[in-house]
Amino acid sequence: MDKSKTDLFINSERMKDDFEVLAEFGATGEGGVHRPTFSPAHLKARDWFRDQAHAAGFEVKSDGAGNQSAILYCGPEPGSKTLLLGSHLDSVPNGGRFDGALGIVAAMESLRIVKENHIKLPFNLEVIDFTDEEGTLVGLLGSSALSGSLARETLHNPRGGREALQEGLNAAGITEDSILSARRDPHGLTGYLELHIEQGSRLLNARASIGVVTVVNGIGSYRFTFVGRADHAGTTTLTDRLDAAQGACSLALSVRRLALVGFPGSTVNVGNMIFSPGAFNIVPERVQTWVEYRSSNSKVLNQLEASLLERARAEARRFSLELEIESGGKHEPSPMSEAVQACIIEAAEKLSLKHLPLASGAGHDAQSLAGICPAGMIFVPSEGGASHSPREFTHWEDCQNGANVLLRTVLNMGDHDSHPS
Ligand code: HGY
Ligand code: MN
Ligand code: MN
Repeated sequence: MDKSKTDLFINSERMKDDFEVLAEFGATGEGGVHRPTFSPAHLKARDWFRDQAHAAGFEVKSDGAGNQSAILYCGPEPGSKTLLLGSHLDSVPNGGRFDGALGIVAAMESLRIVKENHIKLPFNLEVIDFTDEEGTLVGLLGSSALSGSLARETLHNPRGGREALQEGLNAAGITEDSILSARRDPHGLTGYLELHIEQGSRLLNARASIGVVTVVNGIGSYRFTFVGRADHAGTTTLTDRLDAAQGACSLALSVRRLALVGFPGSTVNVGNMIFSPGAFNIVPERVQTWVEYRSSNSKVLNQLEASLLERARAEARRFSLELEIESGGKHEPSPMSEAVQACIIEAAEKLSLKHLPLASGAGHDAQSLAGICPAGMIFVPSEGGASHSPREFTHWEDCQNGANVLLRTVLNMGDHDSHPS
């Protein structure tokens, strides 16, 4: 890489200003953000993204899935391939201000530096804000639409429910058909890069500044609805009941044991339960519960899925309940590109930053992109490993390191693209 590029660093103050303004959209007052997909706060953050892109002189686009892009034509011609630098502006309910947002402001800042220094690359650069990464509506909605891996039936049985999906689409002015039309021709992409907080504590424990992601864990989920019979809570004896809560709650306890004992290293999570009729003096007739399962190994993910289904059926039988099963979708584990990992490592070493290879326990848009182009992820440490909570925090120096590694990785990919080894 010629001298001029090895001196390039992001403008940390400018990126920090962006980050702090962005953190105001949906700020919860405890340092977190509440910015579920297409909520008023999220729509404001999306407007902010477009304003920033216009102000920086980038072309602004959005696709049928609501993915928003800021494009810098720094390649040999407008039709050159594109390197995507992405993440997401939506958050989990009452989440943290770094998850997704850091990747967006670092990507925007990297494009500004390339533009201001008149750097020419063998490809164009595009910052992309993916729709609904977190799954308020579907999960990885925008990135799976862009990669062509989103099935229409996933929209018919979305994790967040049909009503929420319809409301969200109306708010954003998109439709099911426009979402499914958002597929991008993979031949136009040279790769995908994402800077993200680790959301765990392995970097902290290893005193490493940079995580080089090797694989993004596979994720699957099911909605189980246990169906019993509503009865009077005071006059129905405990042995006469068809109590849907017994099935759902015993499943929540048993899946933890099942994963711990049978599938070490995997995770399962029961994130919510909805009781109906939901009154304290009625035996619950229906209890709906979402179970999510994850593993970095495809075989384990599939075996865990089968065991969870069998366990749910066993709990329903145990309490003489009916059981409705609906899949919430599944994403296989996604290995990250070795070549992109090498460019990340080269960038970290040139910046004398200790780096560590690690699997991502969290899902990311990168797992959608990995199916259609070389994808890579850069992690920075999360204080206390906290995330999906207002406790989420990353020191600014770590954010700055991550953004500089992102910028240098882009330049390294440019070099390797021009002089493939
Ligand atoms: O749930 C996840 O792993 C990601 O934060 N969406
Ligand atoms: Mn995220
Ligand atoms: Mn997240």
